[in-house]
Amino acid sequence: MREPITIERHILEQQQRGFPKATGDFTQLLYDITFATKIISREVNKAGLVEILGATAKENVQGETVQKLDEYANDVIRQTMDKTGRVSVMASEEVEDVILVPQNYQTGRYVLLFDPLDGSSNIDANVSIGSIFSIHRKISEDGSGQREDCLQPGYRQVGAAYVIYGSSTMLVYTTGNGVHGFTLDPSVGEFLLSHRNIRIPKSGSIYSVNEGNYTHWEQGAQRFVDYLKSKDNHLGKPFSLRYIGSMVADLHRTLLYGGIFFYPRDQKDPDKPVGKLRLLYEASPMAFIFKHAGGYASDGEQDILTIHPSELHQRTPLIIGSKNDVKLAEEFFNGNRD
Ligand code: AHM
Ligand code: MG
Repeated sequence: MREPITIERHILEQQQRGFPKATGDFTQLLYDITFATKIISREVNKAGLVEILGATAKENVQGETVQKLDEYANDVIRQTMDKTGRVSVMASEEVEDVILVPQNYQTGRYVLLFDPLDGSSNIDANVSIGSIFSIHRKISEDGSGQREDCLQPGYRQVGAAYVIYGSSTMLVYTTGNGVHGFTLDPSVGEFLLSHRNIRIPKSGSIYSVNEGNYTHWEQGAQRFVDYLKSKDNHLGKPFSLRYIGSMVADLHRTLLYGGIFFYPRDQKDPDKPVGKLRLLYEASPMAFIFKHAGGYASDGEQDILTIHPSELHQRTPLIIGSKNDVKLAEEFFNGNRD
């Protein structure tokens, strides 16, 4: 039998190799994340069995209907983190303002941004959904964390992770030293190393986009998709289309098989003039993971990781995947190719 490597052991070894003098706070923060996602995974798995499904009457700050499971996942992450003394401030896609550490509890050196349950409109159809995490260092000088700690460009992340609740639950993380994938063994309740040092292929043959919005896109995006579907493209045959509509699931496939995922600007929809996805909770952590797997993410003009956010819930166009495919997309989106 191959020796199983638990995520705890892997994180510890990474820390000892990269930061032998570290206090262990960061390592512990990563453990906390894995713990929270195990709880969420348990609840997602039994969601079909209990009356937890279905939308509540509430809407989130993005004006979308919030599912009960979103709230649950948000609470689990928040409560797992806020009294540990490791985070100074948090921000969640489901919460309008920053989440502060409760009074009388110690604040820490790290900042956690998260999308507790992405793709939640898919829950009722038993389609894969996920959680996304982005970790920064606190930069504000004194006291508890502040908004400015959350509004940092993606290149400053010290870690990022996503968890996909699919046919099995998988966690993929990076601390800037390779991208590693773990599968939850529910019988022992441990994430075990299953995908060592993931590298995304340099180019692929699959594209992933909500093409129903085609008529609302700018010309560059339209021409790019026309190109991908043409037999005269660089593959000499049309790309395959795969779109789940759950970003974590679409990006997990893209990371493993290569290709490109994008959610461009939508000219006609006043709610999506700059695309739908959130910079801080979705685009930036995924861009960090893809970068460390050899991929690339862009908003059409610049590297996602270089964008300086000005708002917590800022949206961005996102093009992400195999490096060559995203670079090619940039040329179309910029109008340098048709
Ligand atoms: P959510 O954070 O409200 O779940 O929305 C984000 C999701 C992504 O998972 C997915 O890529 C996208 O919305 C799908 O949007 P659309 O239905 O417009 O294709
Ligand atoms: Mg989301």
